[in-house]
Amino acid sequence: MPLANQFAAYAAWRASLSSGIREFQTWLAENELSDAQVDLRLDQLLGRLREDRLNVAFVAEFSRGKSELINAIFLAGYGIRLLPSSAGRTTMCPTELLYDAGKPPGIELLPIQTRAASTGIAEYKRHPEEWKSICFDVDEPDAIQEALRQVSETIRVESGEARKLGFAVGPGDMAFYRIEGDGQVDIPRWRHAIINFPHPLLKQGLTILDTPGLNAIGAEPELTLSLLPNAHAVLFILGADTGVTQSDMAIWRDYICVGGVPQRGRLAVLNKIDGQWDELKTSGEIDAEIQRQVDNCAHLLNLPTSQIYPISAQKGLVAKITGDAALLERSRLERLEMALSGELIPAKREIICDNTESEFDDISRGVHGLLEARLGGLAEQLAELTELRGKNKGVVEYMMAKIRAEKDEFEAGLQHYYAVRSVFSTLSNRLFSHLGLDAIRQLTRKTRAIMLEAVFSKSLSDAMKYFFSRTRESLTESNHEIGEILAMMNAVYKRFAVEHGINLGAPTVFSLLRYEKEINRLQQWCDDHLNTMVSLMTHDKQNITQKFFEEVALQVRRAFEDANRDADIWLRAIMAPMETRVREHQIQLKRRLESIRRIHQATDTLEDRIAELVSAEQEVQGQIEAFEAVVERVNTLLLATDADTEHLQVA
Ligand SMILES: Nc1nc2c(ncn2[C@@H]2O[C@H](COP(=O)(O)OP(=O)(O)OP(=O)(O)O)[C@@H](O)[C@H]2O)c(=O)[nH]1
Ligand SMILES: [Mg+2]
Repeated sequence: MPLANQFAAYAAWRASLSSGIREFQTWLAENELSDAQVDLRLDQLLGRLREDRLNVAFVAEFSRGKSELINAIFLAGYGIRLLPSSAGRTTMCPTELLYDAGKPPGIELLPIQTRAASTGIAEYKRHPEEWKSICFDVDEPDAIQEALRQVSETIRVESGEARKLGFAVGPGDMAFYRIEGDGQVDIPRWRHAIINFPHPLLKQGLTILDTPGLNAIGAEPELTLSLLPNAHAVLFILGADTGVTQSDMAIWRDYICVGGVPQRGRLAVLNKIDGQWDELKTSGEIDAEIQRQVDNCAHLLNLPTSQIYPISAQKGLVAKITGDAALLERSRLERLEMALSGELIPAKREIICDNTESEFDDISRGVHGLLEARLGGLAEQLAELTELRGKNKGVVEYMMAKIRAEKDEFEAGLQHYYAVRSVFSTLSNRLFSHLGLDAIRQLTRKTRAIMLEAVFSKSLSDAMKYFFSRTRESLTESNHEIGEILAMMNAVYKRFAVEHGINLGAPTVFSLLRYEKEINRLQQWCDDHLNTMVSLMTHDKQNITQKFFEEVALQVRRAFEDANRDADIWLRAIMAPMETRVREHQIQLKRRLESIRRIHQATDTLEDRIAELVSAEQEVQGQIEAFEAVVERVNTLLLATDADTEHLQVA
């Protein structure tokens, strides 16, 4: 299936999953089985599904054909070459293509001068006024093309200024940024570009990242720290005209195959195979020549040959625009598209399923427990009343006293429950005092101050070490608190089962392991980059280190924000079912007492009451069946294979 269709099927699957969950939510509300907590958790689940994005990045040395490949795979439908692609350096700044319905279609550009401040792109994204924005009409491809030309713009600045902005300036042809006769240097005009337009795939949550060659990636920590590692697929592109050069290898090693292990979703492409289409050669000879190049790439990148995709982006684009099927076939573009969707979509679905499944399961188990408890309560009442058949008033009084005693006992037991709630909130507060964002902000401020005063690079790296060790301590302490909360809740759940027959199962476990891993990754990144910087950059070391630190600190803060959110959800998830069930139990006891009382006072006849209970029992039974059907629909979608959902693409 071509990429566009696969993607549409995936988007449709996600939409059905959302609507299944919404149906579940509505059903709960209609049946009065929902409460604020459950509703909130379902809203969060739906929010995550909606915001979910798929990121694809294109990384390579300049002029390997990244932009042309994006045009060919994603943008051929516009009938022209949308992204600028030309000989020499073309894309001068990292460019994201996405769709944000909250903004008009257009391009937003962050001036290169913002690099002087130690503020990352992520932070600038929160300040739209810092960006220049150009709107365009989406029905006019020429206008879009014209606006997108901005990504190639350069400006001429003094060499000192270029250096200050982090460009490796030098004399002569070998330098990336060459000092001209007048002592000036041409540098990119923009630091980052965001293109917003309602392309069908972008609308469904795809984000495409086009990067410039020339170590532009290394200059923006956010790219290497978060955009590339978080990309679901990264396409690394080589040119058949240039072969594998030293700088290609450096990019591969530093940004894609980090640590020598290729991750999932990393694809290597050998572009420009049309250079081999020599009319004087047979197609067999041409294929053999291409294969020889593929083998060579595979050898150098240490990948199986099947993982190198030889293509011609340019001919692929032309073929799609002119509708030339034979040329498209020859460009071998579709095989790459297939591999891309094969890597991308199943992996992404797995992540979504993992995240949704456990949360949904937890919520639905809670509701199921509640329904079962209701049913159990009715059965108990029914048994009680049936036993009263043919009995005298004395027995009814005895039964009433028994239920009253049970109710009193339960209410006395509630003291314990209130005590638990208060301990629980103390423990939660303790957890957030370690995990809270205030602590991280303070630590960042303190570390920044130390770094500003640092004279030696050793003091710089000591400050960062301190930062990470404190961060890790916070997580360790938080984990300890989580352990305490879990142990307490375990005991409470057990006690509730024994004393009141309220079976809550086991409380959901929670761990901060993934955040510990994230911190380790960030520290590793810092160590690696600090070392290279200390050895490479003689000038302005402190300033640059500082800038990198800002980025890392920002990522750490994000990890803590996420950890906070997860901890909050978890705390609700373990406390809420108990609250619901206690309330339910109280209501049931009240009802039982009330119904016996009415019989005692002869307001109701026993048989009427029994009949009422039987019909109530049937109603709950019906609810359980309906509930199971709604849950089943969501579960079927969660367990569906790609093949199961192919038909969904109609949506
Ligand atoms: N013959 C041939 N030329 C191609 C192919 N793909 C791209 N090119 C050419 O290679 C040049 C560079 O292509 P771009 O798409 O600008 O390359 P890039 O990797 O985006 O380069 P930067 O933006 O500078 O980093 C352009 O002149 C393209 O026309 C191809 O498949 N075959
Ligand atoms: Mg480009």
